[in-house]
Amino acid sequence: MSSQSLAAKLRDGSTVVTGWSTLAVPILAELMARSGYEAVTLDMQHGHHDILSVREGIAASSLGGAHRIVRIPVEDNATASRVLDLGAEAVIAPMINNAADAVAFADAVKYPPVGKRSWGPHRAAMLNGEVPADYLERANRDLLALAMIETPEAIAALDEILAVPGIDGVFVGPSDLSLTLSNGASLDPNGPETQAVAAEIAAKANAAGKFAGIFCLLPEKVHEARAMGYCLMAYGIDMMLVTAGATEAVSETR
Ligand code: 3PY
Ligand code: MG
Repeated sequence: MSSQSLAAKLRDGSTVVTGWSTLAVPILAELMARSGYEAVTLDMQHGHHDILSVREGIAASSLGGAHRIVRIPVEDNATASRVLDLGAEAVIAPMINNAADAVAFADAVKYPPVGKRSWGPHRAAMLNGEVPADYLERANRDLLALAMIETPEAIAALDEILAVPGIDGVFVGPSDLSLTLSNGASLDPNGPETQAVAAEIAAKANAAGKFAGIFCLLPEKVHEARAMGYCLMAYGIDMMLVTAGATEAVSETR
């Protein structure tokens, strides 16, 4: 590896803000990296990304100097292993609701003896300038499995999810959390109730010695999340960033 891994940075106590790539356009991921994002997350759950755009997006983010994170679709653990083989440094799995979900996800991210990931990280090793043996030596330590906590069921099972050895941390989805906590009555990711639950999740994760990450919809939420003990904050969706920039450029010409 040319520089410190994402995992090592987080373990050293750094906080990292990741841009959120939804458009299956690798150069946009590279532009986010070149604009200063320390990490770029390629979203295969709600974003447009497929495995080919993730393959190119990982390389483009790396070229731009950013850490590479991928959010996989729901219950798609085979894709967790594939995106790691393509060079992802962390995988975010949505809707992890219990310990069994967490074990199945961790199994796809970690090699034996921790998990059951199958061998074949040739592109990942190439991207890092490593030989496969070096990749294997650090893989279980450096490649992160982050379980999304977004339902009351997941909150009830949080201690068991955090106790799964191959789970490195949690990642809070405040939109789904507000939707499920209100049983479909409201979408209130920035509201005080959602944020209070987010604070409790971070406290539990930190107490368990695991990382806490969260999706933020406002810049001030990034600062608040840091104060709550979060170390990985997603803020800035490519589609919104392009729209905001274009809207401003057009308005300046009127
Ligand atoms: C949520 O807020 O539910 C998310 O999954 C963020 O992308
Ligand atoms: Mg969600």
